[in-house]
Amino acid sequence: MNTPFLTRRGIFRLGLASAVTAFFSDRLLAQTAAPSPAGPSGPYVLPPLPYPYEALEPAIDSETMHLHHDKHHQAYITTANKLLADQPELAKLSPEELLLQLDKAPESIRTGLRNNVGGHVNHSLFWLMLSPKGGGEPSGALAAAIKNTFGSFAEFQKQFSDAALKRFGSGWAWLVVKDGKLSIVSTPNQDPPLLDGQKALLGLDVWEHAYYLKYQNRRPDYIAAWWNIVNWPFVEEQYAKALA
Ligand code: MN3
Repeated sequence: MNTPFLTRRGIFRLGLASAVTAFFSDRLLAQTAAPSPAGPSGPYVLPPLPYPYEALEPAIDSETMHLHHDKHHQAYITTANKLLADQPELAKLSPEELLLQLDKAPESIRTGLRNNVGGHVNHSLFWLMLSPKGGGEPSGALAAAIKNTFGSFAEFQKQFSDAALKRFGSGWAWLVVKDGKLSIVSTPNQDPPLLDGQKALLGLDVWEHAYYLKYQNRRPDYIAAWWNIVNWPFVEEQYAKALA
């Protein structure tokens, strides 16, 4: 097979001018496609999704998962790594430890670290909180605690959905545990519950980037569909760890 632009016959067929144009536009494309000036490669790296991009359909579509994981989550990591490039001591900490010691960071980068390391921590959990085999209800100790705290699973679901719906602008709804007690909270931006001393058991990302391609402004529909992909066994594990 001839490679169309580089054989003499190919050049004849296309005409020299268009072959030259094609050659240069290929080079231009190659330049645009090259990764932007490589940021630092650590300390954080993007964890791979634990399932294929399309696995959560129809609740969350494949294109949204590509953008959300490969672009948004990656952007939090890239920015955090840049902020930590000349902070070797902070870079040694786990992202959770760093968030709890933000006062050790220079003031000029504190907000950036809170947003971007928070974004990394929240999204790393979010992917694990979802499963193509998800949905239904929790069992065991968590099921009992939910019933104890909220009266029933249905009432818990209603209050959680309400928190997600009423979060104004960008943020999250969470089921958290603190001192052995469950509660539903919502946080703005990428603030993780650990900033308030709470352990996140289940979180719902209600930033528009999480749902807008498929649901546009219909956040209630996204929330309703999301319940079908909740990875309850993972949430139960988180609860057991929190109590241990
Ligand atoms: Mn998100």
